[in-house]
Amino acid sequence: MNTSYTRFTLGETITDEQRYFFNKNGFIHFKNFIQPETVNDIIQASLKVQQHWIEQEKIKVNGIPIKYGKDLDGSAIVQRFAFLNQQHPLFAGLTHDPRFDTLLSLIGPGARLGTEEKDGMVLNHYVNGPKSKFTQMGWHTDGLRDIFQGQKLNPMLNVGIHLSSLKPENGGLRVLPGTHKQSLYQLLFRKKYFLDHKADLKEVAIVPEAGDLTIHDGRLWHRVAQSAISGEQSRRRVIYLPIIAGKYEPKHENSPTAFYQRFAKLVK
Ligand SMILES: O=C(O)CCC(=O)C(=O)O
Ligand SMILES: [Fe+2]
Repeated sequence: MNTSYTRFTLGETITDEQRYFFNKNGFIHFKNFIQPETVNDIIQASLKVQQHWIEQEKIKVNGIPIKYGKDLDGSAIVQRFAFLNQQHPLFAGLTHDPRFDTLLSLIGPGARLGTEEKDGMVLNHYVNGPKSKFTQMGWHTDGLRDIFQGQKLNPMLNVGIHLSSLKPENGGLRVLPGTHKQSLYQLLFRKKYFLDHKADLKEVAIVPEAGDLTIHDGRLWHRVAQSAISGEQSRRRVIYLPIIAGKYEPKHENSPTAFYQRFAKLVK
């Protein structure tokens, strides 16, 4: 497993070296973006939202289906939250961290945080146990959604805030460096979207500590590998927030559910 790549520290600006690495590889990893105490507060806030949604039997937020599953003890949990920034002041506050402005420069003019667009701030919660269904995610790019929706592929970056410290055997994000610079054909057909779970010889394993931040290009091929270990040690939480350029397309309570989201559960 290839886990050797440069980790950076985010400062006031993106350095030339960081920009070069990102443009070449389509991803970048910054250490210690948030403190361990903040990570803990974030997890606690997600549990509050989870409890509220379970009580309300909430199915969708702004048209985006909420993914429910079972924890190790069999209790109901939310495994994919969307638009979290609209659900709790802590998450709204997180989006106002001025350091995101520094990251916007990676994409170019017109860039903004997608707090009201796409799926807003997402939190994925994976756990590998006897009753779990959400333990991995097959190869995909995040940008394909735009094409499904009949739009041209707009520039998009996905910012990850990692809330769990991982070892390589815990699974997690795997990326294919450089695949953000590919033809439309490769974007569509390099692998079978979401069905292919096989490790690729050229994949790089992102191995974060809780509090680290990563960014990947919307055109980059990536997957989430299943943890080889089950139980508590397999628990993995990660937040994603898109950086978007192009047309502003906010979602609201009555936004329709996209066609591809209706069959999403068949392929994951
Ligand atoms: O959980 C991750 O790290 C990646 C998830 C992902 O690729 C996605 O939700 O599109
Ligand atoms: Fe993704």
